[in-house]
Amino acid sequence: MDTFYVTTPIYYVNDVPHIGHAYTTIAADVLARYHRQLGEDVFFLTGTDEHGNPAARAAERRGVTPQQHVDEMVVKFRELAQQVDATNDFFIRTTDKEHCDRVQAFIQQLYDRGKIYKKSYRGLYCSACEAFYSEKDLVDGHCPDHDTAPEEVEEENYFFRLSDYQEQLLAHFDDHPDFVMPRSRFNEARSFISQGLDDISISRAALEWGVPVPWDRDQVVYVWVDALLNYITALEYSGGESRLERFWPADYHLMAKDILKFHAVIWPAMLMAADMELPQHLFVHGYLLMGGQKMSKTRGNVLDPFAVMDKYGVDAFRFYCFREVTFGQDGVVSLEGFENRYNSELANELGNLLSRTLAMIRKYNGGALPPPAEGGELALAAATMGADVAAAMKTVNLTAALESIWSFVRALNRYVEENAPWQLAKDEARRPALEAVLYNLAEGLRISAIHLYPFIPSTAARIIGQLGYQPGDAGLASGEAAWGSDATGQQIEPGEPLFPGLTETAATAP
Ligand code: ME8
Repeated sequence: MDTFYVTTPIYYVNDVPHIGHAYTTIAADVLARYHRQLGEDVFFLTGTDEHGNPAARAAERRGVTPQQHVDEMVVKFRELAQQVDATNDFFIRTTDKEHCDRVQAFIQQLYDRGKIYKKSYRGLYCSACEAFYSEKDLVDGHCPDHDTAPEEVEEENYFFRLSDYQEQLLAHFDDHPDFVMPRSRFNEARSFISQGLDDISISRAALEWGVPVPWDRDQVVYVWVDALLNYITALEYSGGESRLERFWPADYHLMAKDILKFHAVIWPAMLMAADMELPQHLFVHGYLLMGGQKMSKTRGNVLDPFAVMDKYGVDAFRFYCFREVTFGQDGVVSLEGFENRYNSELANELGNLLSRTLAMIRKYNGGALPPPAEGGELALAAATMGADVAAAMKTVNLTAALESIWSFVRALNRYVEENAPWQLAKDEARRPALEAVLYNLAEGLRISAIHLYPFIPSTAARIIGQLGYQPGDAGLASGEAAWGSDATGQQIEPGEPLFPGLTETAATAP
């Protein structure tokens, strides 16, 4: 059986989750659900990055211990995963003892192999990024991401021989042109490597909140080394037996560009140093912007995803994320844009289409699904959609996949108007044509729902259920999405409108 392993970044717990965290988690969930539909053996990992300066400082500000702070904050991140309907198979915390033990074993192994050495170091450190900067990277003396002045730090640290891996990394990039996607991010990472790599400090002396360096307890492991290792430690301890062999290398690490360098340079070099395989792809999506500014915890202009989902439902939010902003690019999100799409697309083009179809089946066919019909152009369009969705999902083009599905939903809306079942119903001689149109609409909706399932899972299940099918009929592996389900005579089960409240009309026949 094919396996599929997808990860999100593990999120910092210095503040509450925001829409950017929800976005990456939903994207990973869309992929996980899609690959399960294909019948693959899927592992979907998310979690929290709990060590390091920002968490320790946040705890200090609140007057609690770091452990108390992270224990409280992690609740919100677990809730976020649940509320966006994420089907993650495990939630890793870097404070898990099992993780910490494995981080120590990993770096001990690199130390024993001579990949780590001690030296005294002086540099400019941005504690919000947890990264050192050289003068040339700063903008007016400030961190380019946080706009704060870095501190000058001088300590004896352990260094990882990153510079040894420059050639090997470049070769890997050249041999794997889709190692980093999209292409612009690949070029960015490759060019960074080709400019030359310095060894990096992988421990901190002044910090207590972290994993102790096993051979020198006065130091803790650099938080990024600790964090990146989550992608393999989780596989080792999340189940009864290690899943490392089954799922490593990961298929996709998802992230935004803020953490590309760590994933495209340091992480692969660490794996090379340990003689491990590299992840197959890093997919770098864009930033969700509000009012043209990147949202981040440190800037304070966050949109609360919990409030949006409470009001409009989680599926509407999931849909909006990938419909509004091309996955892989930056894009602006707003409440106004959200409401527009909710009204015009979800409530009207999808919700209304279902309620009209069901109302007509009830009115003209006693609530029973008519016998299978040929489908004609509609069936062809459904097959094209299926092929387009598969091609788009292969390259993680979630927006293109959704667009193909939506073109088909629009074709169904046109089909109702062009075939006007209410006219056909006036003439008993045209009864076969009426039944074919009703079947085709129901079948088109069923197939749309199967393809929509990864994006809006509960809505898709409701569509399938209201059409009278068993919930769970949403696979792709055994031809469920092919035209012509043989469900003759089953009773439809109309329910509540899919997306109520704004403009969806009552479920009555036109
Ligand atoms: O960087 N738009 O954690 P973090 C889209 N702990 N996505 C966004 C976003 C936005 N405006 N803001 C954040 C860390 N994200 C480290 C990761 S991994 C081994 C360690 C998402 O809490 C996006 O995925 O700052 C980004 O890469 C991530 O949150 C950063 O989360």
